[in-house]
Amino acid sequence: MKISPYQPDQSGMAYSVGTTLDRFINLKQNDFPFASGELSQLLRDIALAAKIVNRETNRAGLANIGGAFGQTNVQGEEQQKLDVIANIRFMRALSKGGEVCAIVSEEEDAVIDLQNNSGKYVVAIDPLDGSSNIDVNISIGTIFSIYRRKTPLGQPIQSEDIMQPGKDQVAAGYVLYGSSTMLVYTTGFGVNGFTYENSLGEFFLSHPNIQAPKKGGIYSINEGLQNEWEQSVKNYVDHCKDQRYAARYIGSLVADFHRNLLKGGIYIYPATTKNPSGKLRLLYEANALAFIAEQAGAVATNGQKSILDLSPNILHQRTPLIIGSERMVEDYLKITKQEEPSYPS
Ligand code: FBP
Repeated sequence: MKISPYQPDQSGMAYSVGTTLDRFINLKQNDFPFASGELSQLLRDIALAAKIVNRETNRAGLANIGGAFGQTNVQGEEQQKLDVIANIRFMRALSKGGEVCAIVSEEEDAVIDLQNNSGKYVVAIDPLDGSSNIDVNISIGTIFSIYRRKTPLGQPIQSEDIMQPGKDQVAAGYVLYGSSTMLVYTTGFGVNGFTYENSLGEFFLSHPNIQAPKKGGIYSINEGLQNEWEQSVKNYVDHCKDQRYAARYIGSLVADFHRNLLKGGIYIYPATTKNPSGKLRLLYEANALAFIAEQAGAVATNGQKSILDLSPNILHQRTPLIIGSERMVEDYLKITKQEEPSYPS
């Protein structure tokens, strides 16, 4: 009887491409000797909600869940039906698990206190990012940040549990509902991407240890708002054109960020005359992507400071966001401060 020893993949990594998300979370939990498993379960809860939202987005056109919901959210934005559905799905998943004491959501005016004082974690979430693209079948996403509460377990939540700077995140990630659906996240030990296999209902590791190229050839900004920019931003965009960078702007932050993270590029949503503090929200858009960017060797700034060092004052606080390949963000900062870029045109 011929016996041939199994040849596992030669990567030598404890986990390799094709590892399920569940198995990966278990393996990674071993990195934390005192882990209680709650963060792992929270990540699983988020992945489950993402699978449900993925199903809803895939069949939106058939299930009459496209279009406006008929209400506006605290940002004054018209809520799309899928915004509301995604918000409900994530709220349910986050409240069921028992690990979470409070939620901050783009679709909720106030902090959602889950009345669960034994919950260790606070989650800030943009349930559906890129709402303007929902009805036209363009990639959209979900963005989430996870913090450990500051106040002792057992006590009611306080504002200090919510108003935490990005550098205090214990985990962050996004889901991209695109040509394929991906979940990309970090717990502060690198960035890994998982692709959803619809037929098996599983996320599988497809992009281990993502590293952003230090320099890229793509710039992403809504040039339709050029008349609302400061001259320094116009100077940087002119520099991009001099460098013959490719202009790519989907109008879904998660999709633009993901492309630039993998290929190398810079995404810019600056202050504008309409939004002097920028458009994007610090707690549930900028902080998560900044944590991922920095874990992948990229950079995120508001033009003055690292996004992760910003202290939130209000719940739906906005911030300018300049995020992407290190050398490109460096040049953005130099040019907007009227200094010579590292590789002049
Ligand atoms: P929401 O859809 O979650 O409100 O996100 C904001 C957003 O749609 C980002 O995804 C995108 O990058 C940006 O706004 C697009 O803004 P604009 O249409 O002004 O360029």
